[in-house]
Amino acid sequence: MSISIGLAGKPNSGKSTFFNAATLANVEMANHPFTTIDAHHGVTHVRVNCPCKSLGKQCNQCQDGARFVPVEIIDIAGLVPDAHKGRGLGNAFLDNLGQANAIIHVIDASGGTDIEGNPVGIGEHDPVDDIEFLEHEITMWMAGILERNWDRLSRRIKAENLKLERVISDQLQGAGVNEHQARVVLLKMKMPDDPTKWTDEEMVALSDALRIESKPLIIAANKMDIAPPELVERLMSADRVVVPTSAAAEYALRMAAKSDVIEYLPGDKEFRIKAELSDAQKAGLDKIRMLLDEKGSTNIQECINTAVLELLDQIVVYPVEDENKYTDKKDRMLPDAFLLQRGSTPHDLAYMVHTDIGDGFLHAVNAKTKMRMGEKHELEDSDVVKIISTK
Ligand SMILES: Nc1nc2c(ncn2[C@@H]2O[C@H](COP(=O)(O)OP(=O)(O)OP(=O)(O)O)[C@@H](O)[C@H]2O)c(=O)[nH]1
Ligand SMILES: [Mg+2]
Repeated sequence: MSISIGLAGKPNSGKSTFFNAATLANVEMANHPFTTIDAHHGVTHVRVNCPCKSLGKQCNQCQDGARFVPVEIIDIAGLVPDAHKGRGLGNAFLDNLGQANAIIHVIDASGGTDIEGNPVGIGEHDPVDDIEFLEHEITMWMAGILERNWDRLSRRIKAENLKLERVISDQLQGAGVNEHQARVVLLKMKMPDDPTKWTDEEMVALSDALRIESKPLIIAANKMDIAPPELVERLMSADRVVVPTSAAAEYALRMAAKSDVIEYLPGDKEFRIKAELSDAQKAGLDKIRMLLDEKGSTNIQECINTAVLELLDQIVVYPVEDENKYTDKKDRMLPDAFLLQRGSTPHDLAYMVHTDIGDGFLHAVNAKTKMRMGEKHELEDSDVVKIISTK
């Protein structure tokens, strides 16, 4: 599992509820700040259409054509203003963000949580203020790391002619910035030639660009079930990718599905009741049904899919041993699904399957069309691929 998404935001915005809904792990949730004091790592899934249907078959890996591909999700403790200076639970939790390839910024769109994460009346806080606060905290945290020893480092860059992007990515390794991202940002930013003369403002601007490049971000406008529509609309009109969500409704649905009360798959637009219900259960599910009728879905799955497939530009590819039956050696149809960066080649896929298979790569076959794929061929989403390797 190579993709990791981090849930970040103010205390009390619903990160743990989102995490629990997405993973159905049992993490404590409560209506007060700092319920989560450790980063929790869990497994969630991207939902895609399994290729078996279009191949006219039924595999054992999907549920009625819905295929769930695992990704890591991290529930990060709530961040308050000046967290980068150690306020609230401080810096340690920012460090958890370093492992995330993308961030889901969970915002309480109901306006029922103040900037410190304390519950207030619905609509008393403007959730639009939360957008920049979180981004600013992450930028300032990165700037703090970058500035550490910068005097000495920048003099070495000059004296020893070190590669700037190498020094920056080494310095920001814990924040998850790689050399390629640093190079892209330096090309865009046109920083002054002499790094020993960069001002604080220039370092912050550089850090902001590094944050944007290395940590694409989507906003979950959460608690849409109780949020005043105008607040959700204000968030939606921000210059960001925004998905309105109800983590609480998704959690209730997944719990009910887990205990066999309803039939529901994450991302479904409806559910079917399949057991006798108590009045309380019925009332709860009726409310959720109304929400789904109005909004289409809880959008938790939508948010995860957008983060992975759009922000991180991933495609799903299915390696097989037998290009006619679409099976592995044990006769399992479409046994594996791999997430790969769009633009990846069959050779990249071979390396993901196994280093030896990558080393021995000869060519590949598109199992759907039986066409040969060369080393530089660009894979497409939902491709089924037979790799021919000497190993
Ligand atoms: N109505 C509604 N309430 C929600 C939703 N998501 C979370 N909540 C409630 O918001 C409160 C805070 O939820 P948590 O998931 O603990 O929030 P958190 O962001 O993890 O908080 P910290 O761990 O303190 O940072 C709880 O009372 C949840 O039940 C939602 O979609 N709708
Ligand atoms: Mg929490």
